[in-house]
Amino acid sequence: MHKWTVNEAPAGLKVLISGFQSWSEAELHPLTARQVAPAHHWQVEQGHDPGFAPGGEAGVWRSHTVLALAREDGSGWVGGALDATRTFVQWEARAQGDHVTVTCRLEGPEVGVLWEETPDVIATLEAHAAQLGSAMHARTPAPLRVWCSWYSYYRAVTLDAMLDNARLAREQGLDFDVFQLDDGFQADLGDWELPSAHFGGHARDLPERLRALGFTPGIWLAPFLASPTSQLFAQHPDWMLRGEDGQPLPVGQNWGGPYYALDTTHPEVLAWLRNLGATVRGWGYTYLKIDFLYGASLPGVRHDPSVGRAGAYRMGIEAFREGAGPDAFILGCGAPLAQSIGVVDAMRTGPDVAPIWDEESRRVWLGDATGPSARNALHTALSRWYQSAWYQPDPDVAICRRELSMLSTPEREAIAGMLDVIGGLRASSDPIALLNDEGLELLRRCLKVSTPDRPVSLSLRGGAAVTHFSRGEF
Ligand code: 9PG
Repeated sequence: MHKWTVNEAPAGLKVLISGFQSWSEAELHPLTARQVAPAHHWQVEQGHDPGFAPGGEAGVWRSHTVLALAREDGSGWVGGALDATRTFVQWEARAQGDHVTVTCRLEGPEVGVLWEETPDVIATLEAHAAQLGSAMHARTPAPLRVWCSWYSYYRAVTLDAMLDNARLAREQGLDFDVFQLDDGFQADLGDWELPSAHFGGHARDLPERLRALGFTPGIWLAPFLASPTSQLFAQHPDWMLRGEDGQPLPVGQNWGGPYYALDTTHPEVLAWLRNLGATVRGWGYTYLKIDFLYGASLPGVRHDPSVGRAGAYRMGIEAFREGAGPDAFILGCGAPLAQSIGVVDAMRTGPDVAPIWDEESRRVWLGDATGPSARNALHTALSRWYQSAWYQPDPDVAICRRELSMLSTPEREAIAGMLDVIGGLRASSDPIALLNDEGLELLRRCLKVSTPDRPVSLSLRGGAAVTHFSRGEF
């Protein structure tokens, strides 16, 4: 464990944190405020690391891989890591009277860490992030423009809905590169090759037809999950990550019940993951959104106890990448962030968007900024701007439709403007048939990739920080 003392009154400082996976909180806060501890299991599933969760004490802040302390004038201190491939780098800042104690704990193999005083926190954080990105051979391909089925059709997606939207997008001349099928095509979590009853076909029937319309076929998978009702679990109960009690560890509560995670230190699991990557490539998909990846990194009992949980996670995504091939475009989601550098091409850097601006009951009263909303998705991705040196950031989809949405016109406009500031993937889920002329115009703006395609003018001054671009109440 590393430890530093910052001789500065905590009251004048802000702290910038980044939680361990895509959906976790990343924001700038007054150091003396309270980082809320997860009170419910669903808060853990939505983003907290149960192995390094905030404790709920005022003035104590926890962050993964990087942490910064900033004065009003933008000067301060930045913590970073030189490698995070198999190591969780866990930072804590603790306000103590007239000074701050900063600690950095490594969970996994020893790696170098940095703690630096700087006149310019933003520039130093960007420099640290770039150093980590190049040490871990970050993949930063050109950003793609993606249509994704999730935020309109959710699990009810059908083969026909995919094709109808692809045809309409082509007719309207919308500049999507990728058409991506999301959750709902599969019979069960883990049974990726069996179709769901409602999908109206098999996922392998889609790629050729999407290609004929000029789009790259994309598909969603949660490759590390298995539902207790799946054939995968019935056939391989010994492949699951386990709790201390020897039982498969429930790692979430979505899809109407608990689900388990695969033990990615098990050689048969790794072979199965390689095969899954190769199978979906064989169906014709080259854009692969792999989701709920945090499951493989949770504390638990593994086949190979000598591998730490960050290392176990890395083995899992490397196996999937090997099967998918070096030229597949992989988007990580619900994923430990820095541990994915060099394996993924793009990464969701915030929680899910939703057709509402904010869910105040959860964010303000429960202090949980990881719930689905436009505000949380954009704010979190913006607070991770420096991670554009690690992968293409994915701030999640714009919502341009007026129907099936509670977003006002200024809110839809704000989303479009912020996407341009964040950079990275540009995506939409709007059913094309629901877009009127105004919606189509807004969508065309959202799909425009700017140059340079990264935030260029962030400022910590005046306490505005990454809230700089936002509406007053951000
Ligand atoms: C598909 C979706 C979409 C979306 C992903 C992810 O904690 N939860 O219960 C939870 C459910 C869904 C979710 C995130 C968390 O969304 O981010 O884009 O692919 O899965 O199920």
